[in-house]
Amino acid sequence: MSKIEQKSIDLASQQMLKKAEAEGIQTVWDRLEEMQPQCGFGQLGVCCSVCSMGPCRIDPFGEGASLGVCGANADTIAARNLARKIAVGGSAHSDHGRDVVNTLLMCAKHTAHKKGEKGHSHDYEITDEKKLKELAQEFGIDINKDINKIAEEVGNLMLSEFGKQKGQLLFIKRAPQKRQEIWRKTGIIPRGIDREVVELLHTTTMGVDNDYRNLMLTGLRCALADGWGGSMIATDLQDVLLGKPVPVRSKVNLGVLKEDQVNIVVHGHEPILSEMAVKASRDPALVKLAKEKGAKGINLVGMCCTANEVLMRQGVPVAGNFLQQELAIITGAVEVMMVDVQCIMPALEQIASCFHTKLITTSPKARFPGVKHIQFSEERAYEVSKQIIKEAIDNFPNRIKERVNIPPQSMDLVAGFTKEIIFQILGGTYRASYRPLNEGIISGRLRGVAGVVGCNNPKQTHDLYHVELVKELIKKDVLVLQTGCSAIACAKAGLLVPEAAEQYAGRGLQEICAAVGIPPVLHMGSCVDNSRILTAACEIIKEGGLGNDLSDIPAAGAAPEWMSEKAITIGFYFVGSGVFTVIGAEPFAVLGSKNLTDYLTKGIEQDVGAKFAFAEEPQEMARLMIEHIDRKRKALNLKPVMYEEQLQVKS
Ligand code: SF4
Ligand code: MSK
Repeated sequence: MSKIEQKSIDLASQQMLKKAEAEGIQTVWDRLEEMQPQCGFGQLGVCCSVCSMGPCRIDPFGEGASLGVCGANADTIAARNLARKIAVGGSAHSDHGRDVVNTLLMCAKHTAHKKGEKGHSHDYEITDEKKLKELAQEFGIDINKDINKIAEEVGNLMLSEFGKQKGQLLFIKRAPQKRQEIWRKTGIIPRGIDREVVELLHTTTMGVDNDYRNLMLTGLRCALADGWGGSMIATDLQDVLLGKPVPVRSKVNLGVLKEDQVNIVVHGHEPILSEMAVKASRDPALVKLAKEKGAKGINLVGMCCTANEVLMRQGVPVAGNFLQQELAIITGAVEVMMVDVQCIMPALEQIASCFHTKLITTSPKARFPGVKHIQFSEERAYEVSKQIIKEAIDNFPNRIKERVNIPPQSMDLVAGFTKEIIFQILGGTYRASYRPLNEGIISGRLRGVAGVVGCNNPKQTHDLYHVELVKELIKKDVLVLQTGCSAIACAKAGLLVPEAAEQYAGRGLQEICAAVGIPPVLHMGSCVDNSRILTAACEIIKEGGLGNDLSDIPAAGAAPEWMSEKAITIGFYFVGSGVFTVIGAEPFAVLGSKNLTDYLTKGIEQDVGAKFAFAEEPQEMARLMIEHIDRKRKALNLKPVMYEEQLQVKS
């Protein structure tokens, strides 16, 4: 395998890596190489800089110091480091959720009239009134009143979830009774979202919590505040404001960039601005302006989770996942890359400066020195979006045609699967139900369900781990639910179209896919939409026949190529919710503490009914997940998997 093939399995990315090499442009892979050898103490999690008596590092071989200056051992140091990452990941998702609540409140309070009428002072509206009313009813809010009043009450209630000091988060009630009892017994029911983040951070400061297990329990509570709090609020209220996704066909990979159009890439995580940018890119006056500048039109595409958001609701094509953000600019065909928050590499400024590309920041929380900033405001969202699109149009004539090299690869995909959509497609509009899914698992036609999520990491061959793992799972009749950059990886490999079932899935999964017309791999959205996987799992329990708790379902999770702290938090709320979760890439930087490693991979199961596993190879990840699913099938006394025999012959 050549060096470039070791970097990525994606042909479009390989083409751009060759271009980068030829033009002497440094990418994330080069910087990783330059960084070698990376700090072994950091990798093992035994380096501490919490106080100024340090930094301290514990010698994992027992030859040097075994205690920090304060006396902290490897267990305390590694657990504190991990706990801090959980807090950071949880705050990222939850702050996203808070911004969505504030937009809903602004929408409700300042919408004296319907959109388009006098008095309407901003560009949003309540798109899904039905979902808003359902949420209101879930919280006991009377719905016999003006829709804006309902939105205001729901918004205020959601906002109070962040600062709540006592009791429990409202969405906790969505979990099966048995799960709630486990949380109660273990003392990890999250109270307020901000409270859990603050308390976790507090316990990690010098001289507070020195018990690795207790630190992890506080970490679990914080992670649950993300999964069943901040992220769930973000997902549900985005659906209310921007509309619930429905299955939509689109295209994915760098080939969605167009040589003859003004290309704009929206990158980051929050759809509140990018939805407006999509609308502005279709504005006839701006399209006309683009044509006057010599372009055939305006081509807006997405990157990372902002991409997943606008894909799910608007069918906007996806240019790529995390490791392709630099590569999109290296095509030489991007007029503007507009970014909001999270997963935006600081290197983008340097890469953009090698081309005509304008990098534009939009969030007051995420800026680069010297980079153009056009501040987003909910009140002026459309105006700001138009300004950014105009910047791109004005930049089109600056494109250097000779440097443009857009890879031809673009793949079809179907995205937009939500808890509600699964109801409908499985059961039909008039008898919406999870019964067929549960029956599929009970009868053995389906082995089980898996959530495969998370990022890319240049330490691994880009996309390989996602694609190989998911192929192995669907071959063994496991229905796969995906979000984030993992979904984009598998989409590029052609796994997110109904036709993929015939080519890659086992016979049982093929039969289900053919009967209801779904792909064997369901795209459920962005990183915050992992909350959709939790609520879908709750529906499976509610439907009956597969146990009383999420940990009873023949299901497993994985983050094969993770890199972000957010992925750690997601892993913790998956495990905290009872889902066995396999972690690839790097074992959370905990191996320097045997006790902590043992707790995460064994002991934690006694506390929450699920555990982590660390694995390096995709086949090993698949084996661990399938073994777990089979164990759960056995515990439920389910029939053997229907087509196991044929499968063995086939493979
Ligand atoms: Fe060292 Fe303890 Fe301070 Fe950490 S908290 S830097 S281990 S003295
Ligand atoms: S964007 S958190 S690299 S999935 Fe959600 Fe992708 Fe991971 Fe960012």
